[in-house]
Amino acid sequence: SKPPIELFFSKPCKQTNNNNNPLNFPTIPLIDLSKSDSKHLLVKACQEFGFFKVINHGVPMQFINKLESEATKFFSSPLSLKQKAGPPNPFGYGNRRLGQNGDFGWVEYLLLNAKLESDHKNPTFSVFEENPGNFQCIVNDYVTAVKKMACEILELLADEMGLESRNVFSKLLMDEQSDSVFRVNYYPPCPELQEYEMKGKKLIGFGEHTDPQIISVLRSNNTSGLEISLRDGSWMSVPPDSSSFFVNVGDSLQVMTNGRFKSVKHRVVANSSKSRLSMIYFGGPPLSEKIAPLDSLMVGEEASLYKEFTWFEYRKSAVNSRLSDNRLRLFEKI
Ligand code: AKG
Repeated sequence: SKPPIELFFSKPCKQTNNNNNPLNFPTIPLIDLSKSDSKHLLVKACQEFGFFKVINHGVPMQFINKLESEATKFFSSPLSLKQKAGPPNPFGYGNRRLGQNGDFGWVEYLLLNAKLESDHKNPTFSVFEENPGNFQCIVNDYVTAVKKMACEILELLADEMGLESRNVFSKLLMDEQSDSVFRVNYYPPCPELQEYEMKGKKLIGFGEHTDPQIISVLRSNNTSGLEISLRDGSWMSVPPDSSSFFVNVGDSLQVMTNGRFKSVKHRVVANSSKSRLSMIYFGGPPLSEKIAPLDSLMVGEEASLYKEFTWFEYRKSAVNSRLSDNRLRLFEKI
């Protein structure tokens, strides 16, 4: 049975209107990866927002466009076909239900393993009936290029912070055992939303949360919907830009930097007339990796803000929580 639409509305919340008064409102940090001063701006963006936009990223537009067109084809196919690629436990097609703990969103999605192995028996790929291998190649090309960019960003960050080695963060994504995932989200337009919008309500496409991994790299079509939470608790809408990437700091990077970088709370609101398609690479460490503040970063007597845990433990705890729970709280030292 279909969950009722009321389930998807957000509670009333404070909104930052960045169109009214551009001088007073923060703008999303812009990182030009082709410029030599980007390292400094990157660190600043991770400290202040945990979020930034990347241009001159080096990911070929043709990889992005091919994946977008295949994904659009998939999501416009009949539900019965899409369901053959589900349920998303752990990988596959999902519809409205997010996780196992009662979270819902106005969204359909494909959750894929970001490990680039050939896996033709995977039911997720076999629904691409004409040519399942082709979809997998398109995903592989895209993920390989985006992962490379993510690693470059992590290396610039480590460099600028003067850490023990440039690859302290990026080696976790490069590890063969890296627990990284790739997700394509499709937010169908919701025409009924118009009458609710007039009453100031918002329909939630993807509920507020922080990402548990190290780093997330997002690309969407030109439909708005993504919002980030600012320090004052208000929500700021992120102007979409289909030729750029948006990057956010995950909880694990917050821990490894002992809280210097902030994992940003974000969400997606649905649109009444336009569909939104987004694809996100979540770069995570190997399951056995101990996630703790890096020694080379601690100053003087600085103490760790977190209890020790492995990525396996953190992931398990995140899987068993609600989206909006502050998942790091369990691991904070009091
Ligand atoms: C997620 O999949 O974790 C998201 O935050 C969704 C973001 C988006 O679809 O733009």
